[in-house]
Amino acid sequence: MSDVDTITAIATPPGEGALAVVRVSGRTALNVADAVFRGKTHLARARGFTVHYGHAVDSTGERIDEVLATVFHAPRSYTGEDMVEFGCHGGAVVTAALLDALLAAGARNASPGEFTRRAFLNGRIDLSQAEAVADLIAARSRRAHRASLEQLAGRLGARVGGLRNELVDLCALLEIDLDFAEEGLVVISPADVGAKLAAAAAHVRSLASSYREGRLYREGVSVVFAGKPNAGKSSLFNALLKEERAIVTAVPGTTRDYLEESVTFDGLTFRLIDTAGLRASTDTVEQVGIERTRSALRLADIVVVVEDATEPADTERRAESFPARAEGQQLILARNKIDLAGGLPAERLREDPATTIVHVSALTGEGIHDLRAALIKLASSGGQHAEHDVVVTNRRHLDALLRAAEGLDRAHDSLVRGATNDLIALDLREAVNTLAEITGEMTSEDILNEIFARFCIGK
Ligand SMILES: Nc1nc2c(ncn2[C@@H]2O[C@H](COP(=O)(O)OP(=O)(O)OP(=O)(O)O)[C@@H](O)[C@H]2O)c(=O)[nH]1
Ligand SMILES: [Mg+2]
Repeated sequence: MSDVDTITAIATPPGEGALAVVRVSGRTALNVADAVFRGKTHLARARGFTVHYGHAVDSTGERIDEVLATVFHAPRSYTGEDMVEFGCHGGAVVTAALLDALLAAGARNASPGEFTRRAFLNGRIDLSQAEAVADLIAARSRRAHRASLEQLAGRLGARVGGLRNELVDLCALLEIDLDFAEEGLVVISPADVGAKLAAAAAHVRSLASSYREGRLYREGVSVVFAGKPNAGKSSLFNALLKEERAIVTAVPGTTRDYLEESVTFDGLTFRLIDTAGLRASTDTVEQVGIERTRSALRLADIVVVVEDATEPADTERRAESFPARAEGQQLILARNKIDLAGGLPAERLREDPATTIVHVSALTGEGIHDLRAALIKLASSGGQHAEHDVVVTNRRHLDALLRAAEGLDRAHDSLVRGATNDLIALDLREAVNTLAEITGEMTSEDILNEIFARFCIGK
């Protein structure tokens, strides 16, 4: 596979649609396109950003479809190469025939993500932006969409790039200082170096800490309903989904298996998970269900503890429901069935004053709005953290940031131990290179292959 071949692919999803797009990119793209295009002008002579009406024909000259050809000249195209995008009628036969004609004219099939890979290789976008393209396509919620759009605009790349430049400058100062040391001159004091290293490490860690928020945008916020049998977990789950998804009966122990459904509130995706009620059971199926509940509880972003408000608050039982609250996990206590209880006041969870309490009735719908508002509030602010201006959504970026922070810490340690400047600079360079992995200045072929293999063909 060569990066100079002219490539082609159908860029729109398979199936029937009003329109579809087949694109060609590469040094010979305009000539390849001309071989299948019959119109008033030759595309090779057309100006960039112009659209031309005509027909596409196969190698025997037979008409395939009416098309509109959009011409792009290097470097002002998505890939940075000469490109033509054919808009044709959507449909499997038309697009396949057009693709075949372009292949016969000398293009080859593009591999997944190859157009975006070229955009990266030609310096149109950095690697974090290329990855944002995949995220943007995959985004399922408005906030995931916004986070990837910002990454696509290059905000993460710019932030990381700026940080990297500062560290490169510091490296240079350390090396110059080494040269002057023999003459007894000081270019930068150890205290200044220390301050700069600490500030950079803090900056990197603050970027890394946005990942939790980013992950919530990407994967959705997991919300687990837990509590005693018959408290109304399934009823609340259904009420939030606005459909009778889970079976509800008056028999305690109705829900035995883990049930998951996604829903979007205020642009955020929530993965609602209904579970089996927690109680000592001798029933094998229910025991397995309860085990699943416990593991779902460990992984939840938000736990909604459902209590029957007609029963006295049972702090003992509550403690039992959360053997260990995972780090960063949020808690909502939903006092359900207030239609029967007349909204009995709930005492606060003794072991956790930060718990949000809502009074609801799954039956009448009273308070469901408050529950939804509580979910949105906890999810979007993480309870206490402020929203980050740049959000890291990608695992690979997080790993690089954490490694860079460690490198900076090592450099700082060396400094404190009184190491020579060249040793400090060594750790510093490593951190700089790790940051460069994010934007792709220092990324191995293997990693590139892995990243672009996740793209769809035609992107
Ligand atoms: N009056 C009233 N009844 C409710 C309310 N919510 C649930 N119920 C009733 O309580 C019973 C149990 O509801 P479920 O939603 O199945 O409870 P659950 O917590 O999922 O129970 P298990 O799956 O057995 O653990 C059913 O008969 C529901 O109709 C409510 O707000 N008011
Ligand atoms: Mg249930």
